[in-house]
Amino acid sequence: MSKVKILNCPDVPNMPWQERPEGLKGAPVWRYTDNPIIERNPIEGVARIFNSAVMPFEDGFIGVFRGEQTNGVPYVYLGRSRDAIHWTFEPDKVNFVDEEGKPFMPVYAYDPRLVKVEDTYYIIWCGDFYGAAIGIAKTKDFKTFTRIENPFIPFNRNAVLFPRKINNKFVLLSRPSDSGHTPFGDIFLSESPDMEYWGHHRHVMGRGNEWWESVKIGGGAAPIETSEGWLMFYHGVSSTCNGFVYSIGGAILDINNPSIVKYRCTNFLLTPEEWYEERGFVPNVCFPCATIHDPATGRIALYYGCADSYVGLAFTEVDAVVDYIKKNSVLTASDTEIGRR
Ligand code: BMA
Repeated sequence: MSKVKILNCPDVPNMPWQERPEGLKGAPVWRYTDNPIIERNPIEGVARIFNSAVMPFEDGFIGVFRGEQTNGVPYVYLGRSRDAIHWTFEPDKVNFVDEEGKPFMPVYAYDPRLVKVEDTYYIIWCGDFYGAAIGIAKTKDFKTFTRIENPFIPFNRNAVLFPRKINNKFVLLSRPSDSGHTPFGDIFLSESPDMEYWGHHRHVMGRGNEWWESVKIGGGAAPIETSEGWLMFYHGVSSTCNGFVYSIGGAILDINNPSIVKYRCTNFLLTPEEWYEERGFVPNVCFPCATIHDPATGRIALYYGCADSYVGLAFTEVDAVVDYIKKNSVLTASDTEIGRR
């Protein structure tokens, strides 16, 4: 039994797991020894799968995957798995429709997240709406995927939905940006009564004082509700003479008012170190997009994109990671304020 409780989600006794290796140094996050879990050319016409989100479904697991087609255009593909490690993909990209059931395909779609709120699954991605913008679709059966028409104006990316309503409102994190390889970026939050109309935007946290997250940050996995607050794995970016480096950071947000950061780890939790993180289409990228977590044991499996080429899996335990974030927390005024000006 963990000391920190994971709240309001079902147990997942069949989640993937490997014990913490002896002698682990630094943050209590360790990689799956058989990474990467998805190799190149996984589907006919798709060169690489990375930056993808998975969750428990029926007696196995389901996921939405960023598939980089052989023409270079990213799209969302559906995959299923018995063990959340070996995946079988549908050969065709996800077929989005509008509220009337008519085809409504985005120009492209990348970095999908998958979050269940009440009885509906939401797929959230970055697409093109006269510029990089957030796309959202809903499904109950993973057969019909109904797009919510352009919920946000451009430019915005890295949208992540909280897994339950807070104060009776849907809550979404996002990272306003520009149209290119954005050289700035803070995490903001928006509320909605119905998933269509969004407002009450607040600032959550800014790029950090530490070098590893000094250029921009962005939401990663859907926050996990715990007895200490919302546990959030996000990405932080630094700039080198050879391009951006993406690392994984950890923070804990206030449970009732998640625009307030309670703890923010000054150290990264994971940074590119293995060949599949350092070498690929875009080197030096660890890009978290989802967790599978088990309240009964406190185990957390973290899914992250590697070098824009692969999907990696890492593990942690809620007690250990919360403890590490708290012990190494450094907060600024813009973290702790309510984010309203
Ligand atoms: C970001 C996004 C991610 C990608 C990262 C590194 O801007 O486009 O999809 O993993 O760059 O290339």
